[in-house]
This record gives sequence, structure tokens and C-alpha cells, in this order.
Amino acid sequence: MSSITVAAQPGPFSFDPAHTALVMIDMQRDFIEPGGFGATLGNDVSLLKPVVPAAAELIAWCREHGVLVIHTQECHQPDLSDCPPAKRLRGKPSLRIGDPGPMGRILILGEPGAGFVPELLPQEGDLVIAKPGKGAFYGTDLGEELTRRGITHLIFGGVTTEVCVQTTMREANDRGYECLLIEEATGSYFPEFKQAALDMIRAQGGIVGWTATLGALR
Ligand code: C5J
Repeated sequence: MSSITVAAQPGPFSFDPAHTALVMIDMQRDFIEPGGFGATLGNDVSLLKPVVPAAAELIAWCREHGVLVIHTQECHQPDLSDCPPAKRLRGKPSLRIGDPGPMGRILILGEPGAGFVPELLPQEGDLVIAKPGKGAFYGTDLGEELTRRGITHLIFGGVTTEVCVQTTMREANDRGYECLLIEEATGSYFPEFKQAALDMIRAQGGIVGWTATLGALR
């Protein structure tokens, strides 16, 4: 398939869909719905709701154009063996990782809350990466999967922009991937942090990568 070029910042972003993957970060009920991990930390999770239809549109666009769809989920093993105490004990949440909540144990693999929102369920042919950290490369086989599939370019969406999305995008950039973040398909509990992350990523000639709107893909 031939290359696609989209209007982006700081300049046009070109990619071959056959060598590109969408990395949709952590669109899980625990971050987006009331009663989950995000809410236990005191966040207004309703701020992330508008990301869901935009992420659905981005996923549909990628499937239509032959771009591999990867879904990450931040979660831990039931025995918490992959959850450092420093992470579990951080802050003053009403429920900690592993505690039982209204959507099952908070951020535990296999529990309803750690699953994806119903609008964004993985389909056959997609790749699902369970990750114990904020970045999607740490403690996972994402790097090997991308190499094995000959992926050179990554498109990003998901939540939250300045935490798991930015952490993953920065490491992907260090690993040599050309990275594009789609603005409407990412969100934060802190709109000003989202804006700052977008600005940081594309500053200095695209020091971490590119950003574009969904409209640029249509
Ligand atoms: C956070 C994430 N914010 N997916 N996780 O803890 O951004």
C-alpha cells in the first residue's frame, strides 16, 4: 500500500499503513467510569468521556486503512507480584490497587474494571498488551511484537495524555519510531496537562513526535 500524508504539527506526517500501528492506551473502565482507579484518586472521570467516540473513530479509521490496532491496559496480576509497593502505596486513594471496588478489584487483570470500555473492545487481529507500568514497553513484549511485524510508525490515542500516553510515546521515540498523537482521541483529568503535553511533544521541531487532529485523517 502507498504512503499516506496527513497535516500535522510541527509539519506533515507520512506513513505506510502496512508498517504502522495504532497504540490505543488504557481505554479501560478503571480510568473512564465512576468507581474505578481514576475515580479513587479523586479525579473527575467524566472529563474522559469525550475521548471514547474519538478513539472509536480513530480505531475504525485504522482498521479501514490496514493499520494494526494495539490496545494497552494498565493492570496487575491478582497476587500483585508485578505491582511495586511504591506504586500501590502512592497517594491517598479511597481504594488502592487490588482492593475490591464496584467494578471488581482495582486495576487487576481479568476484573471488569481493568477491561476496555464496551465501545472499544478489541477485535480479531488486534493486539492486546497488558502492562504493569505507565509506559507500554516496560515489562511487556510490545517492543518485540513491533519489531517482528516490521512496524516503523506509531499512531497514538488513549488516556491519560500526560501520563501513560506521553510516557509510552517518549520511549517509542527513543526506540526510533516516528510517532503521531491524535488530539481528540486522547484526554486527561487535567485539560491543562493535556494541552501542555501536546505542546511539549511537538515543540522543538517535533522533539517527541507529531500531533494531528482527527479531521486531518478524514
Ligand atoms: C494513570 C494512565 N494515569 N493510563 N494511568 O495512572 O495514564
